[in-house]
Amino acid sequence: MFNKLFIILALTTIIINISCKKNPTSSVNTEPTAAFTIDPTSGTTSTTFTFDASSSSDNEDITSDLQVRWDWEDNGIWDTDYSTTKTATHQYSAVGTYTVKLEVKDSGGLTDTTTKTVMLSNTAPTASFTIDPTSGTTSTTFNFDASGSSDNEDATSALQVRWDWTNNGSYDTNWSTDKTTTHQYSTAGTYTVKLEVKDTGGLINSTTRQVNVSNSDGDTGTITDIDGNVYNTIQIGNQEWMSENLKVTHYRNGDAIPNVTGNTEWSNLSTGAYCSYDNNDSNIDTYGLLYNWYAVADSRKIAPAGWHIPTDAEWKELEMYLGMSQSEADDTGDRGTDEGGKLKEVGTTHWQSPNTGATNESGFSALPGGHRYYYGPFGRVGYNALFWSTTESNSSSAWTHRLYYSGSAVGRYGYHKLSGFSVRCVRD
Ligand SMILES: [Ca+2]
Ligand SMILES: [Ca+2]
Ligand SMILES: [Ca+2]
Ligand SMILES: [Ca+2]
Repeated sequence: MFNKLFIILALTTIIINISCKKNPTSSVNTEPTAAFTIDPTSGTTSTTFTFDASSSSDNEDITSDLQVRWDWEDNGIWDTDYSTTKTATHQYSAVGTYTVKLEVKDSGGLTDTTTKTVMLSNTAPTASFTIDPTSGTTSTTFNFDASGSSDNEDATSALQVRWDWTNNGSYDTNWSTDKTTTHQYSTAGTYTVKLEVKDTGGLINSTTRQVNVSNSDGDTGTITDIDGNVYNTIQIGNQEWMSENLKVTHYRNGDAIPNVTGNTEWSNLSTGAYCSYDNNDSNIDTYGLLYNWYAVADSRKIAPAGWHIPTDAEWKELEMYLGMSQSEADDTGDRGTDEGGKLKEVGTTHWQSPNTGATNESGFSALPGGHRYYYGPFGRVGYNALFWSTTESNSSSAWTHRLYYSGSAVGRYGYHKLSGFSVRCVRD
């Protein structure tokens, strides 16, 4: 009896002791504390933001047992389910400032929320365009297409573009969302084209490309030499030629080219010199000057800047454009059929009759300026047009191309370097 009573008493004491020790702490759950970081805190629509709630805490639960969920723009609609994973990533599709909301829940169901802001700024568009074709002539309509331009925030169709055809700092079109346009250049040259692209936020980007424009056949122009003489020019195939004979009296650096009149002095030269036909300056306006080959080959250059005296091959290119075959062009003596006629001025104002086959179809307008023999005398004005090339035919001679009053072929002859001949220049 005593034993039974003692056991009951002892058990009761143990139970009371256990409940008295446990009750004060386990009965009150407290809510967690929500906290998070954003990395980075600002960016663009290309930025992937990382959100980390692992600094959240709770008095009763360890952090890893806490659940979190996110509302990326605090619009009251949770964008993730509850998860014990504390990190999440998000990318925004539009520029702006967003409030991000985090909710944390402990194992007892208590929650806490907190917010932070993240800023997305606009980025500049990327300008890009194509030119079709990338080279052409003054007759070519060039197509420009900026539809390869892009922007992170805007659709390409919303981007505005404008064009500067010569990159001279002055835009030649108004802003437009139309990405394609056309342009034609009225003069030959290499042009830098600039495209500027603007997004709806006003940010701008630009890029450039080059377009090569050459003259189209028959285009005319002018070129001025260092003395101020102005020459007409003519496009023939891919070459632009002077359509008048050179009459410059200075090298490109300003050094005078000696005017040598005496026959003995002329025949003893080993450097550049010029003269007028018959030493009569009234011939200069029509026929230009006669130069020896040393003037033609001088490194100080007698051609205007951007131009040069043609090589033998460049003369052949002209002749082949007008109809000669390569083998004819490579031959010596009189070659071809009517190519010389296409180069000669028509009529008998300057050429002696019959001026055979002269059509001047090319616009080259060759005149019979005659020549000076290497030993000094003049001859054949009205009968011959003789033009230098820079190409030597042997150590004492160079290739010349000759037109003749009684034929329509073109002669190719190696003549003494001390001869005085006409000079035509071709654009570099
Ligand atoms: Ca808690
Ligand atoms: Ca939301
Ligand atoms: Ca943008
Ligand atoms: Ca412009």
